[in-house]
Amino acid sequence: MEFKRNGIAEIQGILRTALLPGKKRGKTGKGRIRLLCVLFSLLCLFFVLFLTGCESAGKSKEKTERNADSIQSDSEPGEDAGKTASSLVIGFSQLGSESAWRLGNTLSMERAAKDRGFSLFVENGMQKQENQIASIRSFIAYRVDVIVFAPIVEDGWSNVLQEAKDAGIPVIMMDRVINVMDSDLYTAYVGPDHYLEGVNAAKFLLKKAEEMLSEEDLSGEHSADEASSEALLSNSAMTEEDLPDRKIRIVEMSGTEGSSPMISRTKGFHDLIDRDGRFELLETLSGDFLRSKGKECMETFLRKYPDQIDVLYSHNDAMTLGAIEVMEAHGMKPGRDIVIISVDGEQAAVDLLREGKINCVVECSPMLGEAVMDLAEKIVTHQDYPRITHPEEGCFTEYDDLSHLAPRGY
Ligand code: GYE
Repeated sequence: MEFKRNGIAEIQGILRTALLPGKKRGKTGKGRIRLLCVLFSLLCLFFVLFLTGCESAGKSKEKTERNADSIQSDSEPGEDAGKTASSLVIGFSQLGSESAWRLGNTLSMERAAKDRGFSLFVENGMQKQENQIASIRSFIAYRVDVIVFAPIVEDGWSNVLQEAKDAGIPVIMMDRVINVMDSDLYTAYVGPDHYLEGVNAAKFLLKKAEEMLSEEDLSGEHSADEASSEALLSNSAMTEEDLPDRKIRIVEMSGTEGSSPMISRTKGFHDLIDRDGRFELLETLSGDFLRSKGKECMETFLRKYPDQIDVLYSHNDAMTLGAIEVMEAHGMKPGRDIVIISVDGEQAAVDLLREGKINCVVECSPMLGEAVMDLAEKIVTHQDYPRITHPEEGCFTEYDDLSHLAPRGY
């Protein structure tokens, strides 16, 4: 740093001398010799600066490659003393601003960076993978210390991540994953376990199903059935497969096609529900994690399956809020006429859970900033770091006492 500052001052001095107006400089032979000397010094200085630059770029590339291969740091912590808190430069490619979750996530990143004095460059991909790829390329060109990105979909990242790797820049994947979890194209992952979220949603439904089947108010045509399902199930001549009319009918609103939360929340849920003969999936429609599309999906469901839907499984709160709006416009009682299971845990959804309009909210925390900044610092200063970090997450249901639940912050 000191060298650079002196170097710049020296160049300025030389330039001032060389570019002085002819009158002041003088036009004598002595003056011309002096000018030649000045130009020669300039050349030498540029040469020295160029060599220094090449050497430090080479060093950082080598260090990052070591990190990508192994999470066991083989150098002393703090060895890279110049690269601690105050000087870290992070490029963050956020995928968009489709939900309260996403806005909370961006805020969490900004706050955590600010608290530590890191410089954070945030680029909003506006829901387009090509925008995210362009942002990552600009971070590479800018030679940031660390790149963080929330991949909108699982596929299509290999080229740009290879470019980051070649440039020696570590990449932290945040919130969502790409399809090859053991790839060395990224350095580490911080984010929720979306498969577990699907499982949590299914576990609630398995519990709720007991209650639903023991009541006679399964929606629409089911209500006309006089016999309780318990009685039917206790009839030894009947198997679950013989009870089509008593099946619990589910509609599913999924997130962005090809995104890891959409894929894993689907899988986690269906791994448990599909093998249980008491359930029937009527249809899955993608609502792209958007409230507006959640409304459209719910309109379609109600039109196609009037009085037949028992359960709505929605991959995020934003779509759920849209669906509830539609149900109420149709004179229905969300949470009672249709059991609603949602994912995220934003404040608006938790409030509706308290009001009885949602039955279960699976938690998915966007507050990942602290963990990401911790990781970035560890990677750059060659400390050991975890390759995968999942925040602890729970599940809020109508069976829980929510009176002490802290404000969600998103
Ligand atoms: O559930 C949704 C958001 O990737 C986990 O994206 C995130 C999801 C979250 O828009 O609300």
